[in-house]
Amino acid sequence: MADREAAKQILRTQRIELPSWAFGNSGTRFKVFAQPGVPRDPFEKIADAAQVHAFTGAAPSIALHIPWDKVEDYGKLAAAAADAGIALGTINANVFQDDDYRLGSVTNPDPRIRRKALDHLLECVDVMDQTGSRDLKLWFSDGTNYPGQDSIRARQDRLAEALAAVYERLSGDQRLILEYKLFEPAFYTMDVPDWGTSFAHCLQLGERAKVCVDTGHHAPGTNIEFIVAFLLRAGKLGAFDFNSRFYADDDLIVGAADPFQLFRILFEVLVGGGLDPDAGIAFMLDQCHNIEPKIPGQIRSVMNVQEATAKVLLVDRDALAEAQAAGDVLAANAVLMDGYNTDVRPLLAELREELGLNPDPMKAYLDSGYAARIVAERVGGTPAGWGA
Ligand code: RM4
Ligand code: MN
Repeated sequence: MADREAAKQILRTQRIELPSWAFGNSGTRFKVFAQPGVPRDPFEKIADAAQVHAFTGAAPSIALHIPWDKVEDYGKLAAAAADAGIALGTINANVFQDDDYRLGSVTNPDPRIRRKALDHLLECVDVMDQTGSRDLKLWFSDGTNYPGQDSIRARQDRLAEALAAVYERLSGDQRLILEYKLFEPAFYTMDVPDWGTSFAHCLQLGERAKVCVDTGHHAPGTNIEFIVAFLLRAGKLGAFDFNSRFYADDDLIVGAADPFQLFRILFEVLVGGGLDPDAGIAFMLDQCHNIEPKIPGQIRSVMNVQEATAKVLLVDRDALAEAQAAGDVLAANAVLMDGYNTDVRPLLAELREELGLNPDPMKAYLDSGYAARIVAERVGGTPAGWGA
């Protein structure tokens, strides 16, 4: 029997990082739907993220995206976060929204543009020095659309050169986290299309370079838990960007499209020691709430990760090991499925009560009046948006 109390103990230590951009307006390339009350600056994004933490107790940090969250004084931003009960987390660089980057950023054939992109990445490390952030997360939209457009190999050389320069600039416990994505916006080649490419670059860079697995960035049917198990074993899993998808990079609420996949991923995280806070795995959300309200969308996301985690913690691992050693295929599968099929909502409600939280974070938030308050207060100014 898996131990409920031991499971709760681990759940108490679980930390999920929220993306600042989830609180701004977002949409698809067809339409961005404006919602009333959305933040107008990074300070208001922090206030909203703090609500998610206040009601879940499990989301004590917010990831920033530069320049979307650029401010004059990052010390002031960090202080505002601390006042609100949270901290600034991962710094995300943005080298994908400037006209100069049409043919790529750090892999662009033009050395001037490569230099400009690298300067931005280095500027992000300056920001980390001020915010005290540990991680710099790099996602490159770089790639090509047509065979022959550019040399695939030369672009890898340019990428390696830029990554080495950024890595060199890190200090203390700062880390470089390299994200990959199969396709989009480039349609023929992406310069970092998959975990193998990211892994190879990180290996070459050194100890403090790790891979970010964004769950929406694979081909349909990819076995993501295998990638997770492999990277954890190699000590190269640095972070997750959690979201869910039905088709491509849908950025929907984590655990919404396929809760069983999230369970399978988190089971490999558990087995690989990744739930240990010392393992240094950043559990982040990377989502957009295009049609649903944003703060409740984030609360639901945190709860979904907690529910999947509780289920993996309830898997009877002794019984599983026994069945596996005996080569009992069906028994082993049944033990795993028992964990998945457990209703963990009562356990999580109990845990929240022990932490002095409302057992139902969603209802508590909806009853709090915060949503009406921000709609009334946030009048005028420019609402934050994906890319704004
Ligand atoms: C990318 C990638 C990055 C995120 C941006 C907004 O697709 O997932 O992690 O920062 O989108
Ligand atoms: Mn991502």
